[in-house]
Amino acid sequence: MAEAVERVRRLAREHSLRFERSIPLIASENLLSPYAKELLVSDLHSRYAEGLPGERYYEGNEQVDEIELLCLDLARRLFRCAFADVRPISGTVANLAVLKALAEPGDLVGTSRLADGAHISSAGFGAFGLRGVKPVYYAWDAERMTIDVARTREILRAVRPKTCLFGLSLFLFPLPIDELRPTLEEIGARGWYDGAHVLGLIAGGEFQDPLREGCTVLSASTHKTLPGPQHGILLADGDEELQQRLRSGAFPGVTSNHHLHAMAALAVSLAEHLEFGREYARRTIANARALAAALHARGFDVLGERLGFTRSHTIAVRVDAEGGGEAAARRLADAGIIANKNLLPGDTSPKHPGGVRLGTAEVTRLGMGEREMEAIAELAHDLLHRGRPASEIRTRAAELKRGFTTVQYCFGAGEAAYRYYDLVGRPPG
Ligand code: DSN
Repeated sequence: MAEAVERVRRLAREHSLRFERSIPLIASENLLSPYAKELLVSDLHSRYAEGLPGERYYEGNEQVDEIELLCLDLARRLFRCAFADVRPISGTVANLAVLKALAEPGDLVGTSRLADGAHISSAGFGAFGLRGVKPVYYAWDAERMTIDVARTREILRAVRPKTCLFGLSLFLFPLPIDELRPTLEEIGARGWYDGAHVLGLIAGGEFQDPLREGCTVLSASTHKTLPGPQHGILLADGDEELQQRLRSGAFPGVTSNHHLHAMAALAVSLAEHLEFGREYARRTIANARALAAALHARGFDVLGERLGFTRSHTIAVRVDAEGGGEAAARRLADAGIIANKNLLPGDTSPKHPGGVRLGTAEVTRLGMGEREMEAIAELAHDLLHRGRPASEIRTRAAELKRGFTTVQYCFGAGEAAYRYYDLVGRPPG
Protein backbone atom coordinates (compact mmCIF):
# COMPACT_ATOMS: atom_id res chain seq x y z
CA MET A 1 0.00 0.00 0.00
CA ALA A 2 2.99 2.32 0.45
CA GLU A 3 3.17 2.26 -3.31
CA ALA A 4 -0.37 3.61 -3.60
CA VAL A 5 0.50 6.41 -1.19
CA GLU A 6 3.59 7.37 -3.19
CA ARG A 7 1.57 7.22 -6.37
CA VAL A 8 -1.07 9.64 -5.07
CA ARG A 9 1.64 12.01 -3.83
CA ARG A 10 3.41 11.86 -7.17
CA LEU A 11 0.19 12.49 -9.09
CA ALA A 12 -0.65 15.47 -6.87
CA ARG A 13 2.81 16.86 -7.50
CA GLU A 14 2.44 16.33 -11.25
CA HIS A 15 -0.92 18.03 -11.12
CA SER A 16 0.56 21.06 -9.36
CA LEU A 17 3.48 21.25 -11.77
CA ARG A 18 1.09 21.05 -14.68
CA PHE A 19 -0.94 23.95 -13.31
CA GLU A 20 2.20 25.89 -12.48
CA ARG A 21 3.05 25.78 -16.19
CA SER A 22 -0.48 26.38 -17.49
CA ILE A 23 -2.76 29.36 -18.01
CA PRO A 24 -5.75 28.67 -15.70
CA LEU A 25 -8.97 30.06 -17.20
CA ILE A 26 -11.72 27.97 -15.59
CA ALA A 27 -14.29 30.57 -14.53
CA SER A 28 -15.25 28.73 -11.34
CA GLU A 29 -11.72 28.28 -9.98
CA ASN A 30 -9.30 30.42 -7.99
CA LEU A 31 -6.32 30.23 -5.63
CA LEU A 32 -6.10 30.50 -1.86
CA SER A 33 -3.94 33.01 -0.07
CA PRO A 34 -0.99 31.63 1.96
CA TYR A 35 -2.68 32.23 5.33
CA ALA A 36 -5.97 30.70 4.17
CA LYS A 37 -4.18 27.71 2.67
CA GLU A 38 -2.25 26.87 5.83
CA LEU A 39 -5.53 26.62 7.77
CA LEU A 40 -6.69 23.80 5.53
CA VAL A 41 -4.05 21.52 7.00
CA SER A 42 -4.44 22.77 10.58
CA ASP A 43 -5.85 20.63 13.41
CA LEU A 44 -9.23 22.20 12.76
CA HIS A 45 -9.53 19.70 9.94
CA SER A 46 -9.78 16.84 12.43
CA ARG A 47 -12.59 18.18 14.63
CA TYR A 48 -16.35 18.25 14.97
CA ALA A 49 -18.47 21.25 15.96
CA GLU A 50 -22.09 20.57 15.07
CA GLY A 51 -24.52 23.27 16.10
CA LEU A 52 -23.90 26.96 16.66
CA PRO A 53 -21.23 28.84 18.65
CA GLY A 54 -21.99 28.36 22.34
CA GLU A 55 -24.51 25.57 21.59
CA ARG A 56 -22.33 22.70 20.42
CA TYR A 57 -22.79 18.98 20.70
CA TYR A 58 -19.04 18.48 21.30
CA GLU A 59 -16.43 19.70 23.77
CA GLY A 60 -13.21 21.43 22.81
CA ASN A 61 -14.89 24.01 20.57
CA GLU A 62 -13.95 27.27 22.32
CA GLN A 63 -11.54 28.46 19.62
CA VAL A 64 -13.81 27.13 16.88
CA ASP A 65 -16.66 29.21 18.33
CA GLU A 66 -14.54 32.35 18.20
CA ILE A 67 -13.46 31.64 14.64
CA GLU A 68 -17.05 31.04 13.55
CA LEU A 69 -18.33 34.21 15.24
CA LEU A 70 -15.53 36.18 13.56
CA CYS A 71 -16.29 34.57 10.21
CA LEU A 72 -19.99 35.45 10.52
CA ASP A 73 -19.15 39.02 11.47
CA LEU A 74 -16.79 39.41 8.50
CA ALA A 75 -19.40 37.94 6.14
CA ARG A 76 -22.12 40.31 7.36
CA ARG A 77 -19.76 43.27 7.02
CA LEU A 78 -18.57 42.33 3.54
CA PHE A 79 -22.09 41.81 2.21
CA ARG A 80 -23.80 44.44 4.38
CA CYS A 81 -26.54 42.12 5.54
CA ALA A 82 -28.22 41.01 8.76
CA PHE A 83 -27.65 37.27 8.49
CA ALA A 84 -24.87 34.86 7.53
CA ASP A 85 -24.41 31.13 7.92
CA VAL A 86 -21.00 29.67 7.05
CA ARG A 87 -21.83 26.01 7.62
CA PRO A 88 -22.82 24.81 4.12
CA ILE A 89 -19.82 22.92 2.81
CA SER A 90 -20.31 23.84 -0.87
CA GLY A 91 -22.41 25.99 -3.17
CA THR A 92 -24.74 23.12 -4.03
CA VAL A 93 -25.17 22.30 -0.35
CA ALA A 94 -25.95 25.99 0.30
CA ASN A 95 -28.61 25.81 -2.44
CA LEU A 96 -30.07 22.67 -0.90
CA ALA A 97 -30.25 24.46 2.46
CA VAL A 98 -32.17 27.33 0.83
CA LEU A 99 -34.53 24.91 -0.92
CA LYS A 100 -35.14 23.17 2.40
CA ALA A 101 -35.83 26.54 4.05
CA LEU A 102 -37.98 28.16 1.37
CA ALA A 103 -39.73 25.41 -0.56
CA GLU A 104 -41.78 22.28 -0.05
CA PRO A 105 -41.80 19.27 -2.36
CA GLY A 106 -44.10 19.98 -5.29
CA ASP A 107 -43.54 23.76 -5.20
CA LEU A 108 -42.76 25.72 -8.34
CA VAL A 109 -39.46 27.65 -8.30
CA GLY A 110 -38.46 30.15 -10.99
CA THR A 111 -35.01 29.72 -12.55
CA SER A 112 -33.05 29.78 -15.82
CA ARG A 113 -32.42 26.87 -18.16
CA LEU A 114 -29.08 25.06 -18.14
CA ALA A 115 -28.46 26.02 -21.76
CA ASP A 116 -29.00 29.67 -20.78
CA GLY A 117 -26.25 29.31 -18.19
CA ALA A 118 -27.97 28.04 -15.03
CA HIS A 119 -26.15 25.86 -12.51
CA ILE A 120 -27.05 22.17 -12.25
CA SER A 121 -28.70 22.93 -8.87
CA SER A 122 -31.70 24.04 -10.99
CA ALA A 123 -31.96 20.71 -12.78
CA GLY A 124 -34.31 17.83 -12.06
CA PHE A 125 -31.21 15.65 -11.68
CA GLY A 126 -29.69 18.19 -9.27
CA ALA A 127 -30.77 19.99 -6.08
CA PHE A 128 -34.22 20.93 -7.44
CA GLY A 129 -34.99 17.28 -8.11
CA LEU A 130 -33.66 16.24 -4.71
CA ARG A 131 -36.04 18.66 -2.95
CA GLY A 132 -38.83 17.68 -5.34
CA VAL A 133 -39.48 21.22 -6.62
CA LYS A 134 -40.37 21.96 -10.22
CA PRO A 135 -38.57 24.58 -12.27
CA VAL A 136 -40.43 27.41 -13.97
CA TYR A 137 -38.07 28.68 -16.64
CA TYR A 138 -37.55 32.35 -17.37
CA ALA A 139 -37.47 33.57 -20.95
CA TRP A 140 -33.99 34.33 -22.24
CA ASP A 141 -32.61 37.12 -24.41
CA ALA A 142 -29.71 35.38 -26.16
CA GLU A 143 -28.38 38.54 -27.76
CA ARG A 144 -28.09 40.38 -24.46
CA MET A 145 -27.25 37.16 -22.55
CA THR A 146 -29.73 37.92 -19.78
CA ILE A 147 -33.34 37.29 -18.77
CA ASP A 148 -35.99 38.66 -21.13
CA VAL A 149 -37.96 40.84 -18.72
CA ALA A 150 -41.23 41.31 -20.64
CA ARG A 151 -41.73 37.64 -21.49
CA THR A 152 -40.62 36.52 -18.02
CA ARG A 153 -43.16 38.84 -16.39
CA GLU A 154 -45.89 37.06 -18.34
CA ILE A 155 -44.58 33.63 -17.31
CA LEU A 156 -44.39 34.61 -13.64
CA ARG A 157 -47.89 36.11 -13.63
CA ALA A 158 -49.29 32.98 -15.26
CA VAL A 159 -47.52 30.40 -13.08
CA ARG A 160 -46.95 32.32 -9.80
CA PRO A 161 -43.96 30.47 -8.26
CA LYS A 162 -43.41 31.21 -4.54
CA THR A 163 -39.63 31.45 -4.93
CA CYS A 164 -37.57 32.85 -7.81
CA LEU A 165 -33.91 31.90 -8.14
CA PHE A 166 -31.56 34.19 -10.03
CA GLY A 167 -28.03 33.13 -10.79
CA LEU A 168 -25.89 31.50 -13.44
CA SER A 169 -22.73 29.53 -14.06
CA LEU A 170 -22.24 31.34 -17.34
CA PHE A 171 -22.66 34.74 -15.77
CA LEU A 172 -21.72 37.50 -18.20
CA PHE A 173 -24.10 40.32 -17.27
CA PRO A 174 -26.14 41.37 -14.23
CA LEU A 175 -29.68 39.94 -14.13
CA PRO A 176 -32.71 42.30 -14.23
CA ILE A 177 -33.90 41.67 -10.68
CA ASP A 178 -34.73 45.33 -10.13
CA GLU A 179 -36.99 45.29 -13.18
CA LEU A 180 -38.69 42.06 -12.14
CA ARG A 181 -39.06 43.11 -8.51
CA PRO A 182 -42.58 44.64 -8.92
CA THR A 183 -43.75 41.39 -10.51
CA LEU A 184 -42.25 39.33 -7.67
CA GLU A 185 -44.08 41.58 -5.19
CA GLU A 186 -47.30 41.31 -7.19
CA ILE A 187 -47.29 37.49 -7.10
CA GLY A 188 -45.86 37.28 -3.58
CA ALA A 189 -42.63 35.49 -4.63
CA ARG A 190 -39.35 35.67 -2.72
CA GLY A 191 -36.20 36.54 -4.70
CA TRP A 192 -33.20 34.24 -4.11
CA TYR A 193 -29.82 34.82 -5.75
CA ASP A 194 -27.16 32.17 -6.37
CA GLY A 195 -24.08 34.40 -6.47
CA ALA A 196 -21.42 31.70 -6.54
CA HIS A 197 -19.67 32.92 -9.67
CA VAL A 198 -19.85 36.62 -8.96
CA LEU A 199 -19.58 36.67 -5.15
CA GLY A 200 -16.22 38.45 -5.06
CA LEU A 201 -17.40 40.96 -7.65
CA ILE A 202 -20.54 41.73 -5.60
CA ALA A 203 -18.43 42.12 -2.46
CA GLY A 204 -15.98 44.30 -4.38
CA GLY A 205 -18.80 46.62 -5.45
CA GLU A 206 -18.30 45.83 -9.14
CA PHE A 207 -21.44 43.80 -9.89
CA GLN A 208 -25.14 44.05 -9.06
CA ASP A 209 -25.92 43.82 -5.36
CA PRO A 210 -28.79 41.32 -5.15
CA LEU A 211 -29.66 42.04 -1.52
CA ARG A 212 -30.22 45.66 -2.46
CA GLU A 213 -32.14 44.85 -5.65
CA GLY A 214 -34.98 42.67 -4.44
CA CYS A 215 -33.56 39.32 -3.31
CA THR A 216 -33.66 38.48 0.40
CA VAL A 217 -31.44 35.40 0.22
CA LEU A 218 -27.98 35.05 -1.34
CA SER A 219 -26.35 31.62 -1.52
CA ALA A 220 -22.92 30.86 -2.95
CA SER A 221 -19.80 28.81 -3.02
CA THR A 222 -16.76 30.69 -1.75
CA HIS A 223 -13.94 29.81 -4.15
CA LYS A 224 -14.64 31.54 -7.45
CA THR A 225 -14.36 35.32 -7.72
CA LEU A 226 -14.31 35.31 -3.93
CA PRO A 227 -10.94 33.58 -3.68
CA GLY A 228 -11.60 31.46 -0.63
CA PRO A 229 -11.65 27.76 0.20
CA GLN A 230 -14.02 25.25 -1.39
CA HIS A 231 -17.00 25.89 0.87
CA GLY A 232 -20.46 27.48 0.90
CA ILE A 233 -22.24 30.43 2.47
CA LEU A 234 -25.74 31.75 3.11
CA LEU A 235 -26.40 35.47 3.40
CA ALA A 236 -29.75 37.13 3.93
CA ASP A 237 -31.77 40.12 4.93
CA GLY A 238 -35.06 39.29 6.51
CA ASP A 239 -36.85 38.58 9.74
CA GLU A 240 -35.90 36.14 12.49
CA GLU A 241 -38.24 33.50 11.11
CA LEU A 242 -36.43 33.46 7.73
CA GLN A 243 -33.06 33.39 9.51
CA GLN A 244 -34.16 30.45 11.65
CA ARG A 245 -35.39 28.54 8.61
CA LEU A 246 -32.08 29.08 6.84
CA ARG A 247 -30.11 28.06 9.93
CA SER A 248 -31.99 24.81 10.28
CA GLY A 249 -31.77 24.27 6.52
CA ALA A 250 -27.98 24.38 6.90
CA PHE A 251 -27.91 22.25 10.06
CA PRO A 252 -29.33 19.72 10.60
CA GLY A 253 -30.92 20.00 7.15
CA VAL A 254 -28.02 19.42 4.81
CA THR A 255 -24.86 19.24 6.92
CA SER A 256 -23.69 17.51 10.01
CA ASN A 257 -20.18 18.85 10.65
CA HIS A 258 -19.25 21.93 8.66
CA HIS A 259 -15.54 21.46 7.80
CA LEU A 260 -13.95 23.75 10.36
CA HIS A 261 -10.64 24.08 8.52
CA ALA A 262 -12.47 25.46 5.48
CA MET A 263 -14.54 27.79 7.64
CA ALA A 264 -11.35 29.20 9.20
CA ALA A 265 -9.82 29.64 5.75
CA LEU A 266 -13.02 31.39 4.70
CA ALA A 267 -12.68 33.83 7.61
CA VAL A 268 -9.19 34.76 6.35
CA SER A 269 -10.45 35.08 2.78
CA LEU A 270 -13.34 37.32 3.82
CA ALA A 271 -10.98 39.58 5.80
CA GLU A 272 -8.62 39.76 2.84
CA HIS A 273 -11.48 40.59 0.52
CA LEU A 274 -12.56 43.42 2.81
CA GLU A 275 -9.02 44.78 2.44
CA PHE A 276 -8.21 44.02 -1.21
CA GLY A 277 -11.50 42.98 -2.86
CA ARG A 278 -12.42 46.23 -4.56
CA GLU A 279 -9.22 46.47 -6.56
CA TYR A 280 -9.20 42.73 -7.27
CA ALA A 281 -12.79 42.78 -8.58
CA ARG A 282 -12.07 45.81 -10.76
CA ARG A 283 -8.95 44.24 -12.26
CA THR A 284 -10.66 40.87 -12.81
CA ILE A 285 -13.44 42.43 -14.87
CA ALA A 286 -11.03 44.68 -16.80
CA ASN A 287 -9.00 41.58 -17.70
CA ALA A 288 -12.11 39.70 -18.85
CA ARG A 289 -13.09 42.56 -21.12
CA ALA A 290 -9.54 42.82 -22.44
CA LEU A 291 -9.32 39.08 -23.13
CA ALA A 292 -12.71 39.12 -24.88
CA ALA A 293 -11.73 42.08 -27.07
CA ALA A 294 -8.37 40.50 -27.92
CA LEU A 295 -10.01 37.20 -28.92
CA HIS A 296 -12.69 39.00 -30.92
CA ALA A 297 -10.02 41.02 -32.75
CA ARG A 298 -8.45 37.69 -33.76
CA GLY A 299 -11.65 36.34 -35.30
CA PHE A 300 -13.18 34.45 -32.36
CA ASP A 301 -16.98 34.58 -32.00
CA VAL A 302 -17.14 36.08 -28.51
CA LEU A 303 -20.72 36.45 -27.23
CA GLY A 304 -22.16 39.77 -26.10
CA GLU A 305 -20.19 41.95 -28.52
CA ARG A 306 -22.74 44.77 -28.57
CA LEU A 307 -22.60 45.04 -24.78
CA GLY A 308 -18.83 44.96 -24.43
CA PHE A 309 -18.70 41.13 -24.16
CA THR A 310 -18.97 40.89 -20.37
CA ARG A 311 -19.46 42.77 -17.11
CA SER A 312 -18.04 39.92 -15.01
CA HIS A 313 -14.99 37.66 -14.86
CA THR A 314 -16.40 35.35 -17.55
CA ILE A 315 -16.50 35.35 -21.31
CA ALA A 316 -18.20 32.88 -23.65
CA VAL A 317 -16.86 31.99 -27.08
CA ARG A 318 -18.88 30.09 -29.67
CA VAL A 319 -16.39 27.72 -31.26
CA ASP A 320 -18.34 26.01 -34.06
CA ALA A 321 -15.65 27.20 -36.47
CA GLU A 322 -12.94 25.77 -34.21
CA GLY A 323 -14.43 22.27 -34.06
CA GLY A 324 -17.02 22.70 -31.27
CA GLY A 325 -16.71 23.11 -27.50
CA GLU A 326 -15.40 19.66 -26.70
CA ALA A 327 -12.61 19.66 -29.29
CA ALA A 328 -11.60 23.29 -28.72
CA ALA A 329 -11.39 22.92 -24.93
CA ARG A 330 -9.35 19.72 -25.30
CA ARG A 331 -6.92 21.30 -27.76
CA LEU A 332 -6.49 24.34 -25.53
CA ALA A 333 -5.80 22.11 -22.51
CA ASP A 334 -3.26 20.06 -24.44
CA ALA A 335 -1.52 23.33 -25.20
CA GLY A 336 -1.46 24.51 -21.58
CA ILE A 337 -4.56 26.74 -21.60
CA ILE A 338 -7.10 25.26 -19.18
CA ALA A 339 -10.75 26.14 -19.84
CA ASN A 340 -14.00 24.19 -20.20
CA LYS A 341 -16.53 23.35 -22.88
CA ASN A 342 -19.87 25.00 -22.17
CA LEU A 343 -23.44 24.90 -23.34
CA LEU A 344 -24.50 28.13 -25.00
CA PRO A 345 -28.03 29.44 -25.67
CA GLY A 346 -29.48 27.60 -28.63
CA ASP A 347 -27.46 24.42 -28.05
CA THR A 348 -29.77 21.45 -28.25
CA SER A 349 -27.62 18.61 -26.94
CA PRO A 350 -25.77 18.72 -23.61
CA LYS A 351 -23.33 16.27 -25.19
CA HIS A 352 -22.32 18.77 -27.87
CA PRO A 353 -21.73 22.15 -26.24
CA GLY A 354 -21.08 24.85 -28.79
CA GLY A 355 -18.91 27.02 -26.63
CA VAL A 356 -15.88 27.46 -24.45
CA ARG A 357 -16.12 29.40 -21.17
CA LEU A 358 -13.13 31.42 -20.02
CA GLY A 359 -12.64 33.25 -16.73
CA THR A 360 -10.05 35.70 -15.49
CA ALA A 361 -10.40 35.36 -11.70
CA GLU A 362 -7.33 33.14 -11.27
CA VAL A 363 -4.95 34.82 -13.70
CA THR A 364 -5.82 38.17 -12.14
CA ARG A 365 -5.15 36.74 -8.68
CA LEU A 366 -1.67 35.84 -9.96
CA GLY A 367 -1.06 39.43 -11.04
CA MET A 368 -1.69 39.22 -14.77
CA GLY A 369 -2.96 42.31 -16.55
CA GLU A 370 -4.20 43.42 -19.94
CA ARG A 371 -0.85 42.80 -21.66
CA GLU A 372 -1.02 39.15 -20.62
CA MET A 373 -4.64 38.93 -21.85
CA GLU A 374 -3.39 39.94 -25.32
CA ALA A 375 -0.70 37.28 -25.09
CA ILE A 376 -3.23 34.59 -24.11
CA ALA A 377 -5.50 35.53 -27.00
CA GLU A 378 -2.54 35.31 -29.37
CA LEU A 379 -1.71 31.81 -28.08
CA ALA A 380 -5.31 30.66 -28.66
CA HIS A 381 -5.31 32.22 -32.13
CA ASP A 382 -2.01 30.58 -33.08
CA LEU A 383 -3.29 27.22 -31.87
CA LEU A 384 -6.87 27.18 -33.12
CA HIS A 385 -6.64 29.37 -36.24
CA ARG A 386 -3.07 29.23 -37.46
CA GLY A 387 -2.44 25.55 -36.76
CA ARG A 388 0.68 26.03 -34.64
CA PRO A 389 1.53 22.78 -32.79
CA ALA A 390 0.32 22.23 -29.23
CA SER A 391 3.91 21.62 -28.07
CA GLU A 392 4.96 25.12 -29.19
CA ILE A 393 1.95 26.78 -27.56
CA ARG A 394 2.53 24.78 -24.37
CA THR A 395 6.11 26.06 -24.16
CA ARG A 396 5.02 29.64 -24.79
CA ALA A 397 2.20 29.33 -22.21
CA ALA A 398 4.70 28.07 -19.60
CA GLU A 399 7.03 30.98 -20.39
CA LEU A 400 4.19 33.45 -20.00
CA LYS A 401 3.18 31.85 -16.70
CA ARG A 402 6.71 31.85 -15.28
CA GLY A 403 6.42 35.38 -13.93
CA PHE A 404 3.06 34.72 -12.27
CA THR A 405 3.25 32.12 -9.52
CA THR A 406 2.57 34.29 -6.48
CA VAL A 407 -0.91 35.06 -5.24
CA GLN A 408 -1.76 38.76 -4.96
CA TYR A 409 -4.55 40.71 -3.21
CA CYS A 410 -3.93 39.07 0.17
CA PHE A 411 -1.85 39.42 3.31
CA GLY A 412 1.54 37.74 3.11
CA ALA A 413 1.67 38.13 -0.66
CA GLY A 414 5.09 39.76 -0.49
CA GLU A 415 6.77 37.04 1.56
CA ALA A 416 9.71 36.02 -0.60
CA ALA A 417 9.53 32.31 0.16
CA TYR A 418 5.91 31.94 -0.84
CA ARG A 419 5.06 30.55 -4.26
CA TYR A 420 1.57 29.13 -4.62
CA TYR A 421 2.58 25.92 -6.33
CA ASP A 422 5.30 25.06 -3.78
CA LEU A 423 2.75 24.31 -1.11
CA VAL A 424 1.96 20.90 -2.55
CA GLY A 425 4.49 19.27 -0.25
CA ARG A 426 7.85 17.65 -0.69
CA PRO A 427 8.46 15.55 -3.78
CA PRO A 428 7.87 11.89 -2.97
CA GLY A 429 10.70 9.41 -2.54
N1 DSN B 1 -19.85 23.60 -11.91
C1 DSN B 1 -19.25 24.84 -11.46
C2 DSN B 1 -18.88 25.71 -12.59
O1 DSN B 1 -17.89 25.42 -13.20
O2 DSN B 1 -19.56 26.70 -12.87
C3 DSN B 1 -20.09 25.51 -10.48
O3 DSN B 1 -20.45 24.65 -9.44
